[in-house]
Amino acid sequence: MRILFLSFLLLLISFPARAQFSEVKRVLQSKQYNAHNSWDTYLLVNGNTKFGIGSNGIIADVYPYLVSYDGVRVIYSAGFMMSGNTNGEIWSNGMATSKRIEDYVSGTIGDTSTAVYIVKSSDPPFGESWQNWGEAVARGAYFYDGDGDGVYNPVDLNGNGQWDLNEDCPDILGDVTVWSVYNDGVPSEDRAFTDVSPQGIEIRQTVWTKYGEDYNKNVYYIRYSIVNRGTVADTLKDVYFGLWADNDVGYYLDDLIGCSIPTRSGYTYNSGDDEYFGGSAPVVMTTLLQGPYRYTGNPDDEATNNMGNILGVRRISGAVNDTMTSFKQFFQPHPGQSDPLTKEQVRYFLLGLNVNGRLIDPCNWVFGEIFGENCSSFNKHFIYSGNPYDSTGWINTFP
Ligand SMILES: [Ca+2]
Ligand SMILES: [Ca+2]
Ligand SMILES: [Ca+2]
Ligand SMILES: [Ca+2]
Repeated sequence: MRILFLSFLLLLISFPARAQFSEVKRVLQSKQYNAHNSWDTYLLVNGNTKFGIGSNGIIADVYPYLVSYDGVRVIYSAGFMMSGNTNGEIWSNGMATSKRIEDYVSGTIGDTSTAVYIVKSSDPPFGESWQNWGEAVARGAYFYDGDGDGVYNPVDLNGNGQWDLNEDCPDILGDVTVWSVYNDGVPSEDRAFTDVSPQGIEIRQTVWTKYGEDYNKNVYYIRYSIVNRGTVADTLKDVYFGLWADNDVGYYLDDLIGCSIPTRSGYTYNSGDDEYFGGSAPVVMTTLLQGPYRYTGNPDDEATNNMGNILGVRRISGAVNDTMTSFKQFFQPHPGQSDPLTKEQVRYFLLGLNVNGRLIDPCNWVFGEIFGENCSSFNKHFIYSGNPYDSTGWINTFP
């Protein structure tokens, strides 16, 4: 079984976050941004796959790009949904274009210019891409401060043409690293949920891919650094963040989905042969590799924040990394699991509930079946947590 990492019908992996189409293709502007070869979209290529990303948090549904495997579309659109509580009032927002939810704009709060910043492992040290990274740093990107002066100044101090440990360098995470920042600045009247206003949230997004080893093939990583800029409230409470995806494995009406609780993954696969891929359709999988940290008050706990090979692993004592808390399927015609039409329904979904705020009943769910176990024994926050490979547990059986 070939596995394509990342992330249907719809699939939503949720976890708590710290404050810190329908048929019509959406068309994003794809214009050259500035003299430094920055654009507002970028296409990563690795193995059999192409992976289109936008500077504003949209994956795949990004003109002129998409996400494909052997030239066939496998992700229609992907992004995220988020919900929290500010001063006692629920808010929900996200980037989920096939649900017509688009609440984020490129840039920081107050500087909504549009750009993606790209640095490659093959770029010459201290060259153009390393210098351009300074613009990303000015907008919140990480960097390695080799000379320890607190400023990003990538200079070849000893003139040897190579990067040395006491010299600054960009936050290079893969063979190609793509950075952008966006914020929830879309005004209320232009939103799917007009009763939600901007919350002062900035998301610093890093997408990267690595080459060389087989296990890196077709794998793409996304890091969301979610920041409360404090323009609305000092604390955004009870925030949940969900990785949202509308995957289409080739022909879109014969796809099934599932989740794996131990590996914190959601995935989409084909029911039998696919019209385009035949009997060798890929699986599209999204895995939560590292959740945000949450303080517990227990000094024995320790959370980790893996910042990559250059910046290293940060350890936070008295905290734990949050993990996947639910997995959801939703689709238009269904009364309980339909598309979210209100901010409350988005929040319900992020909590693993249906549109009425109730848990799904695996014993009365016609789109799946349970093999070899009692239907009442399942965690109802994780739909289709069984194993379709050997047909055990709770499995999606109706495409
Ligand atoms: Ca789909
Ligand atoms: Ca420095
Ligand atoms: Ca040097
Ligand atoms: Ca299919």
